[in-house]
Amino acid sequence: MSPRALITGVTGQDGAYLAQLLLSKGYEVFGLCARRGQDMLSRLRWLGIQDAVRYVEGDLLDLSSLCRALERSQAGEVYNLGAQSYVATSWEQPLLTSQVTGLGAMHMLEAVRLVNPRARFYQASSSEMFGRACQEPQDEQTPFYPRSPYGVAKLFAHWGTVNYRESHGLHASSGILFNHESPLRGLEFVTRKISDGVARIKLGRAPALQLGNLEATRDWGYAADYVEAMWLMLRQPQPGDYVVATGRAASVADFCRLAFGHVGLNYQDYVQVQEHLRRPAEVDRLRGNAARARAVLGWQPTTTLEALAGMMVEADLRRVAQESQ
Ligand code: NDP
Ligand code: GDR
Repeated sequence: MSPRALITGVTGQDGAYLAQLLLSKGYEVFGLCARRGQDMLSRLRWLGIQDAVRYVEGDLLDLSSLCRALERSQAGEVYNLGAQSYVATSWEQPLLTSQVTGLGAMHMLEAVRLVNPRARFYQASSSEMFGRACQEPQDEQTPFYPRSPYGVAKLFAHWGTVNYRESHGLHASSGILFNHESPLRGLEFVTRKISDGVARIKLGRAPALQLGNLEATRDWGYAADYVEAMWLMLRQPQPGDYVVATGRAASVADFCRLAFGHVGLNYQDYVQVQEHLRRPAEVDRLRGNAARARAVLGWQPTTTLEALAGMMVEADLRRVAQESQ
């Protein structure tokens, strides 16, 4: 019988790439999904796998739906990727973010414990938990200091995962992933906002691009590389926590330079800094040390930031060109 996996957040960037990876490995993939409108499945459609995934109705806020999803799918692996994942929105909707991103993970853990405690569990933890980090690069031992309601909610979910592992013996692992991007990244996130903006400016559809803090610095990788690390974590005999990162830091301005440079433009001629796009509390700088993932999982990134920026700009040039004028 083929292995079976249940993915929450299957309609998101990582959910789509993870579904593609698992299908390529012969899994039956079940995706938790609130609705099944055409727009919801756009990323899965982009990868050509929308009909290969089996959809189970449910929501992270509804424990009973999670229990039913586990019963129906008979999944031996559960990847909890569902979240309100946009950091800026977490100040506007702190309670919803706490519920979906924080409590939602506890609901999923509890559902696993009740329905199939032998299932292996992956929690999508985040470098945002490091926030105002006291050391660089950050690894599994670095103390947490979240700076947003999103970071606080992810920390709750992270410790919930550790606690269910330690108190109930679940095979529950937490991947502390640094930012990862792709042509399937949501338009609200800065790299995709930039690649989309570059395409619009290059094709004469927009005069300029408005951004917030250009000095913010992140460790950006490619999403398709990162979902492989999730799968590898659930292959291990023992569950654990792993930082997944490239080890290279670059600022928002650096990413602008690469993306605009890809089409022969100078970002300084087009980027306008808007104060209202700054955050109430910023994470200034993150850079990860994925030595443990490399040593134990045999994982390493394969895509440079230059290649990533180029890939995203090329995809947006095609998308914007296809839009009616
Ligand atoms: P996306 O925002 O692209 O996807 C989030 C997914 O969560 C969507 O499928 C969304 O469904 C789903 N979702 C939202 N609310 C609920 C809910 N109440 N019940 C069930 N599902 C829900 O995120 P990414 O794919 O980028 O990230 C995947 C996970 O990894 C997230 O948990 C994110 O916080 C975390 N993460 C991401 C990183 C990154 O750089 N991408 C880095 C570190 C962690 P819908 O389409 O219906 O809104
Ligand atoms: P982040 O990603 O908050 O790190 O969370 P995002 O791309 O939103 O911001 C990165 C940095 O860029 C600065 N910035 C802007 N950001 C956005 N979105 N829009 C702008 O116009 C803009 N201008 C400057 C931000 O201030 C910030 O410093 C992502 C999400 O995927 C989380 O779910 C995940 O957990 C973390 O990455 C790791």
